[in-house]
Amino acid sequence: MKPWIATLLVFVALVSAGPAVAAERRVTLAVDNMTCAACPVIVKQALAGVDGVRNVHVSYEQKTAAVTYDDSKVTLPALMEASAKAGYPAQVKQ
Ligand SMILES: [Cu+2]
Repeated sequence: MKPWIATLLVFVALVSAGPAVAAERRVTLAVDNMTCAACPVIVKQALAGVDGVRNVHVSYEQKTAAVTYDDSKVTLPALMEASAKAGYPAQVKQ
């Protein structure tokens, strides 16, 4: 095999492995301390500002935040920490 072909194959393998490893996950968090209509906006901003978070939907009525995220960039504890830092401790909703 010619060296440039080997280099090309390695490159193709690396490029194609990227998206395959990254997995989109969705989690629903039970969020504490949401007491008024402005709270869900703050929670949404706190979660949406985390790198790797793709989508956030906060329900004031249900006190939940549904988060879609890339698990190769952000972890579940990091999401909960971001919400807690904004003043809204969050747990994974069972
Ligand atoms: Cu509020």
